[in-house]
Amino acid sequence: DLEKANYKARIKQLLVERDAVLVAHYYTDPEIQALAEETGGCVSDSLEMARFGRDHPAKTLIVAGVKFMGETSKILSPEKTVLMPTLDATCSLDIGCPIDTFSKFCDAHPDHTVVVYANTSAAVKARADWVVTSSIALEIVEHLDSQGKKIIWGPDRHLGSYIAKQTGAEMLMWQGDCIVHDEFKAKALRELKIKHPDAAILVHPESPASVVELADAVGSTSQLIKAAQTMINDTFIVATDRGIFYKMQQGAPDKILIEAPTGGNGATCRSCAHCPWMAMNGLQAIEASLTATDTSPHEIFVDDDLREAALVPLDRMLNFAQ
Ligand code: CIZ
Ligand code: SF4
Repeated sequence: DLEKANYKARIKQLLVERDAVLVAHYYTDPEIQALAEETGGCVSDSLEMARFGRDHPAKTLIVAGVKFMGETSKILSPEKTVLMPTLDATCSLDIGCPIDTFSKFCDAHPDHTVVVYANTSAAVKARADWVVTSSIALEIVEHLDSQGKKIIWGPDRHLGSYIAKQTGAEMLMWQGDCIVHDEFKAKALRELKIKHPDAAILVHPESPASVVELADAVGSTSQLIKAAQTMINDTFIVATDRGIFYKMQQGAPDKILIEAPTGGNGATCRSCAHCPWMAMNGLQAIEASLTATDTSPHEIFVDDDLREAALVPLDRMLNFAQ
């Protein structure tokens, strides 16, 4: 429609004028991901978004995702201006892990190594020994466990339990969850699988253990996209935010992708396979971030002390990943 076409044209022009690049998460709406691709930006997971932003020559990064992603980008690129379509786009894992209580929890177990998921505030990262994303969490915990380390894990309890089960590591768990993944339902998934017996089930480990147990492949967003490309099945039932279908279908154009069930038994869900905060990154909000004279509703700032402290565990992960 014309209004959308106008917004897109205007955003393209503004990106050039402002020496800015659009970086979008896999869970944003398809038109936003397409716009990022068309304009030379990138679509990826939170870690790759921050890496891409750091390595790109543009002066300004427009981060279409949620707040912790803007913060991670700013931590890796302090000299750049980092703008978000809206700073109201947050994450239930970040909200559910406030620095004060998390810090007390860590203080109460000083002999534990603190490992936090990327979906946390800069302050929580600064309190941690390691930051991990779901694509590398298993390897890092395995490494720490092999050194005999006891671990505090935060904030996603499902991802933490999955990792503890896989590695046998001793982990004290913070009780956070993702409102999108926590809603996938095992019973309804089993019923759906009966209707599609040849389908492979792909599950993000932020989902409940009962759903992870039914998976043919468990992994981060990038790993699930790759699984749809490489597994021989022609149908996939996918338990993660439906925003991922854009890139998953691009990588596997002939495959059939089906959303894993969230409700079941007439129950309603909190988010129904699409993150409400990711959905805030619309065309209008992106345009606003590029035109605002007062950038305070958009611009990410991370205090220098906090930034330096958060960079330590982030760099540990980046170096481990190499
Ligand atoms: O669930 C999320 O928000 C994910 C998968 C973030 C990420 O690391 O890309
Ligand atoms: Fe947070 Fe879940 Fe939304 Fe990702 S999908 S940003 S983990 S609430």
